[in-house]
Amino acid sequence: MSDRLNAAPNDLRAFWMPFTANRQFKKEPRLFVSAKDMYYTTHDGRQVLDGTAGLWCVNAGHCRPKITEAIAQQAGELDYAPAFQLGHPKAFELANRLVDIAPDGLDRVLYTNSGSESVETALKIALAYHRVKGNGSRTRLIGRERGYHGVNFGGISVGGIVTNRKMFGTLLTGVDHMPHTHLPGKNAFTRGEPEHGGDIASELERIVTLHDASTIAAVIVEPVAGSTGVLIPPKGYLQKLREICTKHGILLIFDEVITGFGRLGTPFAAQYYDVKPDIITTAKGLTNGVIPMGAVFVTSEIHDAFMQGPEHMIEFFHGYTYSGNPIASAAALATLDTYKEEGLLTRAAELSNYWADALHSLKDCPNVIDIRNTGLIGAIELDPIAGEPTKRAFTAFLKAYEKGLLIRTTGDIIALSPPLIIEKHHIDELFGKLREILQNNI
Ligand code: PXG
Repeated sequence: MSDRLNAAPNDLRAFWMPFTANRQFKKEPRLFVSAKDMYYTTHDGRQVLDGTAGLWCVNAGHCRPKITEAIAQQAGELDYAPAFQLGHPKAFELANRLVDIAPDGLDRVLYTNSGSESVETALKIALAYHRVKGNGSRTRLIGRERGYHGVNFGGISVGGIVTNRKMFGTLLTGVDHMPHTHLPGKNAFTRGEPEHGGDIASELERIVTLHDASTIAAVIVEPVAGSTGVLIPPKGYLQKLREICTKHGILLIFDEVITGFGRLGTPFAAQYYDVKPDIITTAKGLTNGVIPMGAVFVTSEIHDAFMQGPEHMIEFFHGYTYSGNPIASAAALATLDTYKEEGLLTRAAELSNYWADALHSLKDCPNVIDIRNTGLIGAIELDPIAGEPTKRAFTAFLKAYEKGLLIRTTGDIIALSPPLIIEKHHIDELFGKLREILQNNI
């Protein structure tokens, strides 16, 4: 009899879990069985306050009726339509609605199924754009140390998180990295944008000089770096990147997979920082995390450059079976309705001071070496235990889960990014629980 037939119904062996300490998890499983608004319910019947919007995606809170109903309705009406050479109305309606909230000029949309695919799509557009414009020598891609751009080969090549890169060979060639902007000695415990580090953007000028602008296609950065532990851009930094890219004809890509859809109190971080990139990548909050979907925004100038040659010819040889999938499109439309009706794309602006006060009140807890925030994002950096990096933060994560609070950790940094429907009493509950955990000298 095969192993599979022998397996007990609740056997946890077969599923090799993503980005998870599998052996630890399977000894002490943590399962969510339902969710509503700000809370999850665990398999052992406990309520857990969602301090992370799932994985930075459930911006409108959990199981919102409008979204779940739209999905059910769409599944019964049109389940799938081929994505190539055919269409369905909702994908077009959604693109128009997305363009309405995007920064001016980013008025064309391609669909993907995840943030990682949005990044691959953006990098490919950048390379192909220069080629169709007759600048085929522009093939280099510039990322940044500590950047996270998903897990596919393009994304890990331009990304700068060592653990995500080192196992996977030589990656894409022709990639270079700018230095990250984290200056803990100078900027510790800053509220909002740090004072120091804006000039680090001039490192891009050095890289351009080294390779020559005529070889560089694009620069990709997260406006606020998330997965690496929340690095807020120093004052003037993003503006300076924009200036250098414009000067040298290099496309600037903002990876807004976590900052898109209201996280900072504007629809996109590009609007918050008043810096307009040429391409924006999104996913996550696009469908409130309910159905996999991503979107890449490009300027009409980029789009129009491809519209040449015989009209019966495909202009861009790229796309996915599920690009603009009907059910995902319906979920995204209902998500945008919910954001609009409840003012969620600007709500973080109203709450960010209360959020920052509560977050920074943990400064006196043991082992806290930095606290950072912007919009409804917060990070608490802990002093690593000597010789056991990541253990202190992981212990905090386990203790928080026991106490009914969901947090994320990366390295020894706790990252917080609650649903944008959070109320002040939830903020009090979140930081009250976190204080109890941190005070216990984990
Ligand atoms: N770009 C950025 C900036 C991201 O944050 C991706 C791309 C990839 O998206 P997909 O949908 O392919 O996972 C991300 C994903 C965390 C965390 O806790 C962050 C992400 C995913 C999971 C956990 O920081 N970001």
